[in-house]
Amino acid sequence: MSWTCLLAFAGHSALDPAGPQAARIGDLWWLMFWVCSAVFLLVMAALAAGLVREEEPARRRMNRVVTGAVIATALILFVFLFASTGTGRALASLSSADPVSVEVTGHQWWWEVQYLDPVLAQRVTTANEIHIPVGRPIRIRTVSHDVIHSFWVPNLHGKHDLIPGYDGELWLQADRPGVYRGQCAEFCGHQHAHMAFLVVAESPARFAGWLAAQRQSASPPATPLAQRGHDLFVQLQCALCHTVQGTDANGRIGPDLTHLASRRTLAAGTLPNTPGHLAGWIVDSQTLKPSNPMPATSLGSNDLEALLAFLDGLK
Ligand code: HEC
Ligand SMILES: [Cu+2]
Repeated sequence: MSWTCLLAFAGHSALDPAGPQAARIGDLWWLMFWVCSAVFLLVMAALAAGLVREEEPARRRMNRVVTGAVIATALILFVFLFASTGTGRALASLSSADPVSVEVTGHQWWWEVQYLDPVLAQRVTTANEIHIPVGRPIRIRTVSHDVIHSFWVPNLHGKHDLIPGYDGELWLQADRPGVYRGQCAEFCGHQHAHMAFLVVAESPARFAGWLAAQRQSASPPATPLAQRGHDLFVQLQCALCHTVQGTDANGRIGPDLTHLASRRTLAAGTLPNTPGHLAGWIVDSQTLKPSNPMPATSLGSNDLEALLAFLDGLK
């Protein structure tokens, strides 16, 4: 249920490249596919010919055929070697002087996303959803503090490992708008499969609007109910693990919730972000995503309603 609902938001396919990096990788894939298909057909044809023929071929002729096949195999392997080295070099050279700089930290089992800015107050922290402007290179700094994860958005780039203690970097670019699904591609523990994310590629103007909105602190609770939800959020220890800019909540263990309501999914693509799923998550996240770090909270229905009103206001 969980991943099918995320697929409703976004597809993912390495054979449907949406940017220059993925296009390069796609070209290499198709080269290997067509060459290997041709080799397969030739081998099958040779096998069929051998089965049909009655008499044994002359030894001289057999030697020639085997030698020819060995040489062809070596040549093909060299073609693949050069093609894949060329692809790797081309990918490494796709950089730019004016990128959007994003830092992505892999956690067990969600993605922290921070938009870097020389002005500290302009930085934006969010989770599991990376917005990017179409047509502009994005530099992604990759960080992990727990185990090895792998950042993979098949429509935009190949897999990139996040290795603890060794910050990495990759560049990507989307040439057409769309919502592209990403997934952790390195087994990282129990909930590895529930460690997905979305890349939302949009026009530069829409991206700028999104970034400006994310820079704002949370708007103050609009109703008494939401205000009570805010107070509960701080009393119930949610604030120890979560940040909501503009309130006293500044925990760093879980995702930043300042603009939670603007995101499409909950818990790294595990659930769609609807009030019902959000309620289920708060009351018992351990059933939905077993052994994730967030404890279950027992709440009366009034308190739950107040919390939901508060979280719903975090646009
Ligand atoms: C011990 C730390 C901790 C506490 C306490 C905690 N959380 Fe969490 N929370 C997390 C972590 C870690 C995640 C990420 C889980 C994942 O995706 O695997 C999370 C995820 C969430 C999410 C989903 C965010 C997203 O963008 O996907 C919401 C909403 C949330 N918590 C709300 C709450 C509320 C409300 C409370 C208080 C009732 C609370 N949390 C208490 C650690 C905590
Ligand atoms: Cu992972």
